[in-house]
Amino acid sequence: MKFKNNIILALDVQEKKEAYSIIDQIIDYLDTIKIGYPLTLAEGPTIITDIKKEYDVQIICDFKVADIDATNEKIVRTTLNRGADSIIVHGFTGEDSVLACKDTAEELGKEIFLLTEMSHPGADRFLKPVSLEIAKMGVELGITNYVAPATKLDRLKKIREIVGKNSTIISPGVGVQGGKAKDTLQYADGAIIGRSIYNSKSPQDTLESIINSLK
Ligand code: OMP
Repeated sequence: MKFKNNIILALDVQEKKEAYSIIDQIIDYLDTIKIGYPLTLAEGPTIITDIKKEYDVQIICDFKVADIDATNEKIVRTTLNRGADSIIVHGFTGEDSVLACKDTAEELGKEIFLLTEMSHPGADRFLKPVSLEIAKMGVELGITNYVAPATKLDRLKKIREIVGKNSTIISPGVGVQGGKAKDTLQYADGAIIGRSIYNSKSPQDTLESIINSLK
């Protein structure tokens, strides 16, 4: 997966009308939208199908799948059949859980992103001690797409070293959480940005200035 301007919009608004209004303002600049629980639970899962039908975009569903293999398989299949192109999956659950997601996505001709370390401070306690192992497991399982934090560049760099230059890394935490797009894109292929864009007075102007800052 490649991302126009190397930016992915995290569309965590909670109304369809607002979601469409934001997309209308940024659609000339981006081709990938991440939809998570906030919008899906507010509007129902048909929002995934609706956005996919209405706009020419790649959809990453951020459901941070983290269950046993049999349940993961159902979550991934249902999400991808709704029209998502890929889905974010937690790695701490281990091989069988992650493989169930990978195999299901591959069967449908779609992709998973494996979440390694997270961007928020609280992740340092439980996830940080195992996140590099999660990335290594991903490589062993043949996974080529990863999520790693823009707020912890040293960790992002390490995860890039583990997954190799041919893997794809998308990186949340740019903007409100403190990460900088240009720094992040030294190591990541796509910067995930939510609130700084959708909460700004002009999502289009904000996005334009982020894109200009990359030059
Ligand atoms: P903003 O902080 O508003 O830019 O949004 C960041 C987006 O990335 C939100 O949708 C988060 O749920 C998501 N995210 C993180 O912020 N940190 C992570 O470690 C992982 C994710 C994610 O999986 O996308």
